[in-house]
Amino acid sequence: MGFSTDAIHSGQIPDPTTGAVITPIYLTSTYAQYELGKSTGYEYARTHNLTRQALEKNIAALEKGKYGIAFASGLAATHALMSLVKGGDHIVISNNVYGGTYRLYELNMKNYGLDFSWVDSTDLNNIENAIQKNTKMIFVETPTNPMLNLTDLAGISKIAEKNNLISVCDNTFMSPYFQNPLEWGIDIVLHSTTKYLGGHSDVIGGMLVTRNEKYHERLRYIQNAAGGVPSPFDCWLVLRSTKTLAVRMKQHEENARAFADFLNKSGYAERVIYPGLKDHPQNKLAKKQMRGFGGMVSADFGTLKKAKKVLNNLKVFTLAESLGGVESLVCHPASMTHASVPKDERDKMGLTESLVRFSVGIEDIEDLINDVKQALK
Ligand code: P1T
Repeated sequence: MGFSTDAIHSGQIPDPTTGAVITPIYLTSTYAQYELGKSTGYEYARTHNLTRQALEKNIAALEKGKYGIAFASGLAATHALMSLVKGGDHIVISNNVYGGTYRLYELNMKNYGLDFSWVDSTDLNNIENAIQKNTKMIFVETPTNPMLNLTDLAGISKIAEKNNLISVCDNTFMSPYFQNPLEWGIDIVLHSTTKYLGGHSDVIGGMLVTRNEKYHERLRYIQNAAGGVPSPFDCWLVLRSTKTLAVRMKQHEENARAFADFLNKSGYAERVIYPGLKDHPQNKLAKKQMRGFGGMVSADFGTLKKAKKVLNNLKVFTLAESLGGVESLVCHPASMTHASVPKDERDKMGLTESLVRFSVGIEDIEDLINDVKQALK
């Protein structure tokens, strides 16, 4: 089936009791058992919930995977990944990831004996060179938040296979509409469903998708054992949103292309970063492994003063953390999403104080462009 057909139908069967076309929100914490030792197969809602199962199947289908494992947030999913490794193990990871991922792993999981090498994964040699005897996982985010750096996914899966490592890709920025890491041989895909999958800035959620039985079994176990599950209502909101993912992503991209083009030609910014721009250093790789360039644009305005002028005077764009909703958002990564990353690390990757990140929404593009023009007047 095509993407939109899967998005609208996968995992969603009419309710067996009433025939309700839309998957109900199963608000129950527990299930009646027929007799001692004999249940319907549903016993307790941390373990089983039909609304959650529908969402897991739906996103697994969109990611061309076999299993979806839902979590209460993207970071809960990121945390659950660490159940695949143990103290003494080493993980090679993109140096530019969401700031919260850095905070969780480098500032917290290190206390449990895990070791992380943060490398520029745009160059596969850096990944290979960082592999040690105790390396167990390669974790990449592509394109990265907020620098929009790309990592060659086919190259990563080859290295992982050769060295017997688990490969993980955070696919939040592209959504399954524009990129399917499993198709490039990656073992596990991570999503913050808070973003494009949720799409309306009204829910927090996370998802892991895999085809691998062993990883699925372990992650399913930890989903129940640690209990970081999303509520049935939150699952229902995301399930409702994936139905329109394709139409939203097309519009996000159309607007982002026009927005990046405008910014680039306007001369307002010193550097405009968008994988769809010909001068993006990895434009060729973007065309190879993605089916589009997404809705995120970053721009360096040269000075904090000018960046502030943009951030404080936009009227259609809202100054806020997060991304991927229908409404346009703008943020200052250095002091907001990536404040946990030390300044020298930020500087190394070009995440300067004058960098502004735009999550281009699906409003009328003229209004978004005019918004920047009036902000800088
Ligand atoms: O916020 P949460 O649902 O826990 O997801 C964490 C996360 C994981 N991966 C990526 C690539 C992300 O961008 C995020 C969350 N990011 C933001 C809140 C942000 O404004 O960038």
